[in-house]
Amino acid sequence: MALSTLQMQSLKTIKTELTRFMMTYKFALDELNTKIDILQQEFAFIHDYNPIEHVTSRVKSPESIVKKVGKKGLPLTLTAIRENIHDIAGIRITCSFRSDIYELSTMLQSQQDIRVIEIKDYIKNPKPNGYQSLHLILEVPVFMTDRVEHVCVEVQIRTIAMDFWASLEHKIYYKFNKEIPKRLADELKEAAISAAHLDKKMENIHKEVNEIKNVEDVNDNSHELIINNEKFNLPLDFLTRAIKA
Ligand code: 0O2
Repeated sequence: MALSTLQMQSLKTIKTELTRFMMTYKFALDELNTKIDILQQEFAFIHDYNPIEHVTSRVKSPESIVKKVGKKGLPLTLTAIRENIHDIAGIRITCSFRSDIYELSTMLQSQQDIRVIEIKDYIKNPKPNGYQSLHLILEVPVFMTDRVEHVCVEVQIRTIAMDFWASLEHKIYYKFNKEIPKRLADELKEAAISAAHLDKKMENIHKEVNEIKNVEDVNDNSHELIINNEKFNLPLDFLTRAIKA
């Protein structure tokens, strides 16, 4: 079917509008990823270990957005999508330990330009199938050429064990066309409980080792500063003044 010039023009307008709409979500991800990177570096310095194993982010595809619009019975307009679909921009942070999840979440929530829209704590209240993760819907300001957009980003924070479980469950869920057989569902639930148990055990071991390490570090490195992987010696004057104070 050949399109008229008018139809071609309105198609072009829609495409431009949609591209600008999707770009705001990409920029929101860029902004939040930078914030997470800074928090990660400072956290690693303060606690002397890296709390974040990895971070992934994605913008939902237009096809998935349209599917969700249909599922939620929303009108297919950008305003309705913006107001009702909060996971167009998504970040998944995999942490080493459960306590890191809450520490990171508090640090993100306390940033002045971030507005917390919703928190779903599936760690304290796991889903009936065993799913665990902390979900935050955060709104960040995105400074465009002619306006400021307040954009929602869904941040999922979980441990490696929770992430491992979620990816397996996700695969099984789609393999069985969203109808997991009862025996497998029961096994998955059991696996989720074991994963939570493992998380607790690993965190306890980590805490114990850290306490020993803290004592050793005071003895070994009190005369050194490490910034951006570069070692600096602390001037003797500073050290003696600090000890006297
Ligand atoms: P995808 O492909 O990961 O984006 P809402 O988004 O608010 O309309 P809901 O279900 O209330 O819908 O949101 P919720 O509970 O915060 O879950 C949203 C996302 O969390 C899902 O996105 C999944 O990524 C993840 N999730 C939630 N429950 C489960 C679960 O039982 N198993 C697994 N593996 N992941 C889960 P999407 O849109 O479903 O898919």
